[in-house]
Amino acid sequence: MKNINAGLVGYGFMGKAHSNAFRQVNHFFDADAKINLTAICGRNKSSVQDAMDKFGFCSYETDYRNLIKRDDIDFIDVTAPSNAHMEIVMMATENKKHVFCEKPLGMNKQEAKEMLDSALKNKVKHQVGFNYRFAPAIRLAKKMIDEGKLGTIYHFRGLYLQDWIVDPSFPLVWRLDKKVCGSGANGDLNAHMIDLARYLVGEIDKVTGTSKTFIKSRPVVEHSTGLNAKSSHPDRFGEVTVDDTTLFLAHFSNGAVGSFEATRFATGRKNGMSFEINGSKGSIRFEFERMNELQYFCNEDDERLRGFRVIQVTDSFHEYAANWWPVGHVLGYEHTFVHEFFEFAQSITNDIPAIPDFHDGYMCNVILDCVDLSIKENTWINIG
Ligand code: SOE
Repeated sequence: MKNINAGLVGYGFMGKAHSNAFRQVNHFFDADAKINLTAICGRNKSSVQDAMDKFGFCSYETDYRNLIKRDDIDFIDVTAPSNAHMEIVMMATENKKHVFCEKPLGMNKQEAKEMLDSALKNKVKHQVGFNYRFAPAIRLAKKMIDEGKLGTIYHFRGLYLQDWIVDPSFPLVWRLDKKVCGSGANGDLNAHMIDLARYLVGEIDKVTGTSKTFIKSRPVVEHSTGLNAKSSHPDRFGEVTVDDTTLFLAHFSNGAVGSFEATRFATGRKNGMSFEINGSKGSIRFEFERMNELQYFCNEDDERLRGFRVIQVTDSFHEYAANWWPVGHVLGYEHTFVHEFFEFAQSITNDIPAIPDFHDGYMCNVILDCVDLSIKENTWINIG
């Protein structure tokens, strides 16, 4: 069997999720190549050595440039903060390495376009970490829409509700610093909803949005870490330079309309990603925290019996489900990453396009930037 050697940059939340996925692909899928955990990279030597041991990598690097130059690395997986994506992706593609990059691809559409152009020019496989496309229930939603089960699509209504920074004492982590992350709830959470809307409904023509930063300064933190950070200097404050929430409206090219809401201030909502799609023949509704289910209303049912039914998407005929457990033995967040890396490995091994690719990542950055521009200019912006 062919081997594919992974070089992972970053060992935080996404590094943990991706490393787990690398180890599970060949255990549960008949992939045409074996993913090897060849090297993990991080700037802090002792931390990256710990991650190497914990995640099961064979080696480590403390400089991504050395990782990219290694002949024993086939693809680079970028889970570093958003402001590091460009430099890593550009060097990796120029060195003919296949690249998987976490979302959002770029800090803006210009960066995303440069990364897309470099990947195409260097003829490497390129995929973006829109992992929610790989939930079995969302694959079923896509099939139902493509088969015409919903008829003409009228509405896409997407929410991504979290509450991890509603406490004013939560410190100024990197996701709240525009220089590092590019944007707040919009680029972090609406990015997922934009990708799902494009995947399920189609391209977006124009947008108009609004945003708010509820808490404008927070205690600083030495080593900006993940969602459970604690301040190391509660008496020193820094400015929050990103949106705490961004909402926007959209018109799709196929005539549908959309509403999107991303926030980190929906008190009580932890990872409340959901969407509802309404069409002439019916509707579907997905809630990530009930990710094994798809709610479906069929307008052609016997009118006495019509109502939203709950489809449990865990049977052997549901995409990806058969690779895991017997029907009813449900899946979780981590399985979406196993699915996306199975597909990425197959793309590399069999020289077939990776999806969602850097064009999807670029289109997401374009729409994010247009939402930001619409807020700045208080008007509708055509995606163009
Ligand atoms: C934080 O908002 C975060 O980790 C996102 O960055 C991920 O993309 C999402 O899947 C879970 O929440």
